[in-house]
Amino acid sequence: MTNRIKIQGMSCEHCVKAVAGVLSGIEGITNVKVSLDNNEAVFDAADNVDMEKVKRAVEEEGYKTAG
Ligand SMILES: [Cu+2]
Repeated sequence: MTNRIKIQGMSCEHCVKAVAGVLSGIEGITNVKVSLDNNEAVFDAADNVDMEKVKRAVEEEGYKTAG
């Protein structure tokens, strides 16, 4: 299913690539799109993907998540 998480702290394309890289590296996540303008990431996640782990992975990269 399609998921959308809000991400705070992205300031440039480097941040977008970093977040996209983290998300794309998680098994079961595909079609990652990260928007700097909207401060969010949209992606498809398999049923067994733990969204709390996904958020934690983004936060470990240095960004804040919500939603
Ligand atoms: Cu940046």
